[in-house]
Amino acid sequence: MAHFGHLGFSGSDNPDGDGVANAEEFARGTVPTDPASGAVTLFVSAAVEPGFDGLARAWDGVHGPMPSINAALAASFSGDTVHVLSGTYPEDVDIGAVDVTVTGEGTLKGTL
Ligand SMILES: [Ca+2]
Repeated sequence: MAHFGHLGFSGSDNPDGDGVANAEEFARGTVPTDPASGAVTLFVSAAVEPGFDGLARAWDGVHGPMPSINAALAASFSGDTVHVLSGTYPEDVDIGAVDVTVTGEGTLKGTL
């Protein structure tokens, strides 16, 4: 209601065409009628158990980092950034066909 003024759209609709459905935009706190606002940075921290939704680099009481690079990639949409905090990630990462930017901190000691 806050963004559309009526209930003509469902959670699976994507009226701004940014590739992120309304329900996901609601969860992310982005604007579902602004195609420039759908992409987010998803943070990954090996130090956090359990993992959270990736929308903050440290747990803030609502959002926190994801536990693995693959979890963040699975939750990402085209245009997102996955930011990997310093740590050891014993996983095989397949970025696949999604247009996601992966950034990191510390020294990369593996291959993506
Ligand atoms: Ca959208």
